[in-house]
Amino acid sequence: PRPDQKIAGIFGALMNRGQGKEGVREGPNAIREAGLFTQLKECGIRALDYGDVEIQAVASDDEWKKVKYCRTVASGCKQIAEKMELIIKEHGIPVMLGGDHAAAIGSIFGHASAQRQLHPPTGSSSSELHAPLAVLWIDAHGDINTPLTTATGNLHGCPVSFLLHEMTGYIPHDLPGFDWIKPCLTADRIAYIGLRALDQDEMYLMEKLKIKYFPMQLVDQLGIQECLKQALAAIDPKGVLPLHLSFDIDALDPSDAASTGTPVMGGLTLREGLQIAEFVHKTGRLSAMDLVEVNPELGTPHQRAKTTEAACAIISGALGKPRQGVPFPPGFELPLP
Ligand code: 5AB
Ligand code: MN
Ligand code: MN
Ligand code: MN
Repeated sequence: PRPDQKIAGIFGALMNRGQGKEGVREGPNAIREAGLFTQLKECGIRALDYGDVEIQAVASDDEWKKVKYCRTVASGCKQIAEKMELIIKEHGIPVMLGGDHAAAIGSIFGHASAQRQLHPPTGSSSSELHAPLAVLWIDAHGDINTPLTTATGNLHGCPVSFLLHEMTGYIPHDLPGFDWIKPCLTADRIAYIGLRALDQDEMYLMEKLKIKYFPMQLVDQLGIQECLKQALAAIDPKGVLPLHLSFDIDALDPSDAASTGTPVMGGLTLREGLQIAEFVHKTGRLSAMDLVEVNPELGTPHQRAKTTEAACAIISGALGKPRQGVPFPPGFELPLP
């Protein structure tokens, strides 16, 4: 391992109350069991296992209008945010294994708080709003429903709405448990790739907030490399910001990742997913990542194996694993006869 290399701080977020399927809390262990740490070590990528964040069930967590388990999700996200801050303070790159995508409220909030402490605002009003980071959200879904627009009541379809300043006016102030969650991003600091299942209200918000998004038809038309170039140029025009990669495994096509709660046909190939990971690695600015929505209780054993393998490959690619094989260290020599 190179001494200058940051250490990946990998932890499980056992969040499963942002949607209805229990098995997603087994995601982190399934990804570990698929050999994530061995794979990283083989490539000389340093990684530490920071264990799991357990989500404590909050008693009498009744629905708020349609929204399910808001107190439990919010308190879990608080712990996740603290874990993110800890890992960044220890000079690591946090890698959150989900768990459902509601956990990203915590991971991005925590990442933004840590960056703010590292780079305090300079005092101008725009620097107050702008946490010094940019987010690449890879997903079949927009995840920008509000507590009032969600048709399912599942908070894993809402995380982005809590994170954007522009959404402030749409978020009810009395959502139980959520008082500590403050927006930390502006809409020009997030871009999406892989979308193919936006709800109507989400489509409206994407247009209204002028969010840069690359749905599947644009991936087909432009190619994934061009989408990545344009996405990064939009959210980080100077190429200087720490990047948060939030990767929902359901962005991939169900042929590569069927073991997930809300699969949608017509998704990214594993190879496109790997190009995303490798592109972000190449910037040298990956500062935190989420790999969420792996549910090993769904699908056949074969589908489960493919899904967890895909998750490992994407994480490894983002952390610098070269796809062609195992790298050799500087000064490496073959044994002579
Ligand atoms: B995921 C839906 N838009 O709000 C909703 O998996 C699906 O984190 C959300 O992307 C999917 O429930 C959330 C219908
Ligand atoms: Mn999704
Ligand atoms: Mn998602
Ligand atoms: Mn999903």
